[in-house]
Amino acid sequence: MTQSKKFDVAIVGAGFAGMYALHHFHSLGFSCQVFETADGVGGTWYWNRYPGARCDVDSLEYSYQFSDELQQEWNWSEKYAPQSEILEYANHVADRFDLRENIQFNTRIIAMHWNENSDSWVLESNLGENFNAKFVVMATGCLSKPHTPIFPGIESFTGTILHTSSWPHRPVSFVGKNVGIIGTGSSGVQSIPIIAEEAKSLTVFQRTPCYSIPARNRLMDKEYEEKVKASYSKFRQENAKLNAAISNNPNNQSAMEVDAEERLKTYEQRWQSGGLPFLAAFNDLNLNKESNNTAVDFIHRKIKETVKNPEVANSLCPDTVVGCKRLCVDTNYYETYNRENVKLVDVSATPIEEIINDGLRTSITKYNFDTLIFATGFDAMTGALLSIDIRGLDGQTLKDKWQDGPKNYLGLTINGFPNLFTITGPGSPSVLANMIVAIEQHVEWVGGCLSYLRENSLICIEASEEAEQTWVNRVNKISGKTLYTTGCNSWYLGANIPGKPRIFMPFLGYPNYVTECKRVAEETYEGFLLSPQASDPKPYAKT
Ligand code: NA7
Repeated sequence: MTQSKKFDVAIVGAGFAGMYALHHFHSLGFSCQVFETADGVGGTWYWNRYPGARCDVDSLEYSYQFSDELQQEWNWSEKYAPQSEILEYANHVADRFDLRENIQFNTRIIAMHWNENSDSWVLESNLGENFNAKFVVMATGCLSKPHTPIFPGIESFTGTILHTSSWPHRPVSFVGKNVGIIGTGSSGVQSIPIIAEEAKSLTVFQRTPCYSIPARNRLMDKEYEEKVKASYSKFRQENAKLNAAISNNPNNQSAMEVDAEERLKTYEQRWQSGGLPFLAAFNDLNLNKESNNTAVDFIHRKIKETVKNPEVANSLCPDTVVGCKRLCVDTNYYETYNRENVKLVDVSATPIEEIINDGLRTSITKYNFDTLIFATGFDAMTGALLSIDIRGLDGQTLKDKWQDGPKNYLGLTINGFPNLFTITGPGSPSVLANMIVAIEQHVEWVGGCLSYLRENSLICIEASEEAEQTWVNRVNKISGKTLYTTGCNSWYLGANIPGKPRIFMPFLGYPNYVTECKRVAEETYEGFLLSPQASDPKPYAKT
C-alpha cells in the first residue's frame, strides 16, 4: 500500500489566498502543498473570463502588499484592471515566488476527515489520492461555486449554453447570433454592453433590477501611480483604517444633515467620479432608510435620463435599498438598453418556466435564441466549503454543523474542526472588504498562530463552543443594525439559493475586525482550546 504524502499544511485552492498562504507559510518554515482544481492559478480570475470581466476596486489597491518589490515593479494599465491582466498578475506572482512546484493542479479535494488517532487531516482528491496534513487552510474563495438555477428542459436546448463564472478558455464569437442572458448582477451588468455590441440580438431576462454606478474606468493615471508608489505602505495603512479597507473618500455626514441641494451635488460628484465610493457619499446610507431613499431617487433619475424608453427605464429601477446587494459598477450598462438589438424582459412577475430546444418560455411568452448565458451568480461564501465532505471530531460533518447557517469563530476557525482555517470565511469581512487585503490579514494571522503552536509544542487548536457562539452573535448584532438584513434578498444573506438559511454572512467593519484578531492572538489565543498532547507526537519534518 502506498504511503499517503504528509505535509504540515495542506492548502485548498490556488487563488490569491492559496498563493499567499503557500508563500507565507513556506517562509515560516512549514511544509505546504496546495491543491487546485484548475490547471492554473488565479481562482476567481481564472474562471470568470466573460466579456467585460474586471475588478471594481482600484488596481493599485486590489493587489498584494506583502512584497514592496512586487508592488513597485508591477504596473497596472487601467484604473480597474480587466480579468486578463489580473490573471497575468497572478501568474507573475506564482513565477516570481516559485510557487508552482508546491501546487498540484487539476486536483479537486473531495473529502477531508479529521483523524483522531494521528491528530491530522486526511484529504482525498478526485484522482483517488490521499494526503495527510497537520493543518488545513481552506482558500476556496467566496464566489467559486457557480449557481445555475434548475429549469426544466435545459437538456433539450440545441444551441450553446454558457455560464459567466466558467467561461470557455477560447474566444466566444456572438457575431450573427441571437443571444439570451439570464441575470443582471455584476456579471450580467459587465458582460451585457459588450455582448450587445457584437450579437445580432440580445435578450436580457431580469428578475430583479440592480443598482449600477458608472465605473469611469480609464488608463492608469501615471502621476497618481507614482504618488501612491512613493509611499505605498502609508497608502495601504490609511486604507486599512476604512470600513472596507478601500479608499472611498468617506463623507462623515448623514444624508439628512445637509439640504437637498447639497445632497444632490454630493451624489452628482460621486456619480461623475464613478464606482463603489458612491456608497460613501454619506455615512448612513446603510443605516437609515430615509437617507438611503435619497440615493435611490438620485439613481432612478439617472436611469430615467439615460434610458430613452420610459417603460424600459421603469423596469430597470430597483425598488430595494441601494447597497443592500453588491453595488454594480458598469461601463455603458443603462445606455445599452437604447440599442435596437437589445430587449429587456422582466421575469419578476412572469418567471422563466422552461428551456426549450431553441430558447426559453416564460409563463406568458416564448423567446428564441442560439446562445443562452447564465449570469446567475454563486452559492456564495459557504458553497465551496460545503461541497467538500468535511468531517471533524466524532465524524461530525460541516454540512450538519452549518445546517442553520455558518457558525465559526473570527470567521477563521470552527468548533469541532481542529486545525482547520478558512481564509475569508463567513463571519469575516471578506466580500465587504478589499479581498486581497482581507486575504493577507487572514494568512498572516494563521501564520502567527501556526508559529505560536510550534514554539509552544502545541499540537491542536480548536475554537471553543462558547467563543464561537459569542462571535456569531456579534456578527449578527452588527449587521442587524444595518439595512443589509432587511433591505433586499442578497447573496450576502444566502437568499439567492433556494433553501439556504437566511443569515447575513460577512463581518461588517474591517478595522474593528483586525483589532479583534490581534487582541485574541495577544491574549494567547483567547477563545481557543489548545492541546499539548497528541496520540502521535512526532513532529512533521520542516522543509
Ligand atoms: P449575482 O449578483 O448573484 O447575480 C445573479 C443574477 O441572476 C441576479 O440578477 C439574479 O436575480 C439572477 N437570477 C438567479 N436565478 C434566477 C432565476 N431563476 N431566474 C431569473 N434570474 C435569476 O451574481 P453575479 O455573478 O452577477 O455577481 C456575483 C458577484 O461577483 C458580484 O456581486 C461581485 O462581487 C462579483 P435575483 O437578484 O436573484 O432576482
